[in-house]
Amino acid sequence: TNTYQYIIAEKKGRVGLVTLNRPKALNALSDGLISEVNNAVKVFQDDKDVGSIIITGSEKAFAAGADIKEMEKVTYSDAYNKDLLAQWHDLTKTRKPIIAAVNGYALGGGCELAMMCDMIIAGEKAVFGQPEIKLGTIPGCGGTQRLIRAIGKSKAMEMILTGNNMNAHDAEKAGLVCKVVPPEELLSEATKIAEKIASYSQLTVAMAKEAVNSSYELTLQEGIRFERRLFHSTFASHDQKEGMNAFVEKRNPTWHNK
Ligand code: CO8
Repeated sequence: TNTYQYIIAEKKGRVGLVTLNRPKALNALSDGLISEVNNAVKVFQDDKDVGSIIITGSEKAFAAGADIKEMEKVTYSDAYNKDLLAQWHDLTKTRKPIIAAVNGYALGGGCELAMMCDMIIAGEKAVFGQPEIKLGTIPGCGGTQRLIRAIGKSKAMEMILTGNNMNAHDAEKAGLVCKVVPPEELLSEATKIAEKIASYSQLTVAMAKEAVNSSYELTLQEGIRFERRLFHSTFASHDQKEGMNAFVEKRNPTWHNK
């Protein structure tokens, strides 16, 4: 059951699936759609039976960007006063892993939404781009910051300054996506990865995600120290004892998420 207008949220076993569902506008990201995504992800975050989350769109479009029709008339003072796009970052506070499964267009805010997730799996026909320059604006939701970290300065500059798109295979070569699959296999492949993640100790998975994400914020020395402290803290958990004991006893572990 699902009471949303612009998305579909479903639980598939231990995986929370969010499908952007505004087909007539190619899943353009309106305020309403973003609130619903944040809400659905928060519900999955709070659900102890959900271990990982997938965000996907349609075969034609993951999302064709922020809603241009909604933004067209926004004034500077409107944008500043309501801190336009700030609510988007709520998604990055999620502690469970989020996989973006991208078929079709991931443009502008759509590309930024995909990059806010922890990994991107793409269908062969996926198209990534930051075309804001063509509209007289610039990426406003992390595009200039996350794209350079994903693919390096020269490629990020080319995409952001020309508005040229990148296809799925180039995106994989550049490191933006972890895997490219035939379009019809996208969701099953993403689900396989999500189920695998959800099968491990959720405590340990959250620590691993937190450690990797800290590399965005910290110097190498501080990051390595933070990682080591988290690593030490796994030895205070039931699941580290269980995982290593199961290995030694040649049996499958039973995780208790503590
Ligand atoms: N906003 C609003 N409506 C859109 C958007 C959009 N971004 N993209 C497509 N649509 C609508 C079209 O207006 C059209 O509606 P209608 O039928 O009423 O005319 C419908 O979706 C179908 O689109 P097209 O007819 O254009 O379909 P095509 O297959 O011909 O083309 C494209 C597909 C190439 C994806 C084309 O639609 C396109 O170029 N879209 C705009 C892409 C773009 O510029 N995106 C960047 C937007 S700016 C942005 O994201 C700012 C980032 C700031 C942060 C974001 C956080 C929200």
